[in-house]
Amino acid sequence: MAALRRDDNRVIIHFDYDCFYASVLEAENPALKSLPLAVQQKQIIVTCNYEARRRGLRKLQLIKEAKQICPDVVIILGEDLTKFRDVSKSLYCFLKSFLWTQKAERLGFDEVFLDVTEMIDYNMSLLNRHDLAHSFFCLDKRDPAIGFQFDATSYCGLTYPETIGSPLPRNTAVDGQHNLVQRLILGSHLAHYMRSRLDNEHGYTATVGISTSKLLAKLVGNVNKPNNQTTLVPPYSNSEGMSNVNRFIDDHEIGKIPGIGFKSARKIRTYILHREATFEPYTERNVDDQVKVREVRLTPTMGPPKLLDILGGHGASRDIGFQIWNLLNGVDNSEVLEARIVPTQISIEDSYKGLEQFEDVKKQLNLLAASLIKRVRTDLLDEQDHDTKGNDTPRWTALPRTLRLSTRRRSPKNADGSRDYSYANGRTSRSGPVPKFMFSLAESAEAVAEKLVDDSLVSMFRKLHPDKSFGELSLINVAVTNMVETAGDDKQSSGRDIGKMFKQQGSSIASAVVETNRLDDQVYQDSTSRNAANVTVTTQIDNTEWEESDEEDVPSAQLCDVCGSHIPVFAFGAHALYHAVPD
Ligand code: DCP
Ligand code: MG
Repeated sequence: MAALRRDDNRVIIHFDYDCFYASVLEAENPALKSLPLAVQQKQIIVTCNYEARRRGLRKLQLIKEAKQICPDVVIILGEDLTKFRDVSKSLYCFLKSFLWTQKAERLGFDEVFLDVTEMIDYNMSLLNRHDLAHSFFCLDKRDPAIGFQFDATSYCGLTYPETIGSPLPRNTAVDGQHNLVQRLILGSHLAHYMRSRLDNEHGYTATVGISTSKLLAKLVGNVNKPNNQTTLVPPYSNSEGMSNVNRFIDDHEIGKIPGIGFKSARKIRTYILHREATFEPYTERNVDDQVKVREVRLTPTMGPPKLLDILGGHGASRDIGFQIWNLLNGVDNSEVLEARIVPTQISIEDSYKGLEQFEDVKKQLNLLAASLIKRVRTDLLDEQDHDTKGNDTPRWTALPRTLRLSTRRRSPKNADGSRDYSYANGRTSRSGPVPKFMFSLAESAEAVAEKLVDDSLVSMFRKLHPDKSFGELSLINVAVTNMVETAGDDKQSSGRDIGKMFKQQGSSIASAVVETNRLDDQVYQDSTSRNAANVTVTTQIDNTEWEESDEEDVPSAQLCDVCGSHIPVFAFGAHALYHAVPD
């Protein structure tokens, strides 16, 4: 069955900064560069520099294990995400500044997609086809002198597959294929130029992929890590022999395809293997249980209806069969989302071994609310105003309208004392309007937090848990959502007048709503869904196709009953195995 037509008219560049948190720490203290460096959150190494990787360490390893493998590893605590977030923001603004459009999308802290189609189109029109080797890439349409010289006869950096000889055969008519090659050549030189400037001016290296979609650009970048770039070269369609797109995607384990979530991958593996797979994608144990895209794609009867059979059901999108089939065929026409300066929601959470007393809950609510207010101030106050005019008149770039409190109960104990880690039914949340005093800058974050707890959060909590004994809580999340931009000319914008904005919000959110089991719909979590830190800033994006939407109900981190560590859910299987293996 045919997949959707791929739109190969775009050129997309994907940046993934190398060992990001470690690089931020190295930039602060360059002496760390030559040492094996690991960044710790709870009991886990969330990332490590390449010197540490050379010595056998890897991301998401337990601290205990890392110390055994590399006793002289330098470990730095990275639970406060502020500096990582700040660097991420400034690198993103730097990369975006090259673009002629706003099509720059951040994914997490350390990935950025850039749609550079317009710049490529323009520079294609400037090419002198008789002297391609001496071309000039124009970076500013208004000033033809701004740009760089390059050789347009060959790719810059590495390619998949490796190109031997000239990619542009002489005397070939300028057909679609040739055109795509030429456009990607331009894309590869632009990517190289941006990487060099990122390194020279900010000191950060990145791994970069160049292709015609987000999916292909992201995946092909991974081929040569770190500090490198890879272009996926044509042919992209099967009419000219085996397409490099199929050849490339086919070789991936299905769990490695962005957009195929953990649960979907597991269901597909089970279907193909005719048994439950024990393959653990992170550790890549049980290689026998790997299922490659090729195997799925070439299974007779495979196609959107079959995938809908395998993956459909409660909570799944009706289009899931088509969506996954397209991804397996390397088709991803999703747009690079336009730059968003403010997040659509900010949430802070922490997980616990089991909170049972109201007084303990209240204490935690105070801590979480204070972090939330600090975060809201950092993210939503206009930095420039703040800097130039001092602290007197900082202005809000956006104001959230909804306050949300969510809790999760611990799963009940099984007869053998174990707990069910896929348990997701203990989640409830309640939303209400954000009180105006939350934006008061006259008081400390702690003072505002106390008021917020007393005025709003305690009563929200009581409504969520009317019974005096509410069980054992394993997670509390406090969030502000429903952002309205106050600066700029966005449709949502309602000027900078807070009073006016609060009148506009009307009665629609005045009464609180109870939502059960519907946490963070279609939300991409900047960090915590992938880690065990206690602070999360989440940014809502509308591109569900790209999301691993089948994982939304899964808690972000689980408490291990054996060692008390918070383990990301997807790593839990590996973690349990770790305890199972004798010391
Ligand atoms: N991160 C995290 N928890 C995870 C995964 C990552 O907190 N489960 C953080 C630490 C990383 C950053 O996000 O520095 C980016 O994640 P990457 O997976 O891209 O890892 P790195 O950038 O560190 O390494 P690489 O060089 O492999 O891209
Ligand atoms: Mg990275």
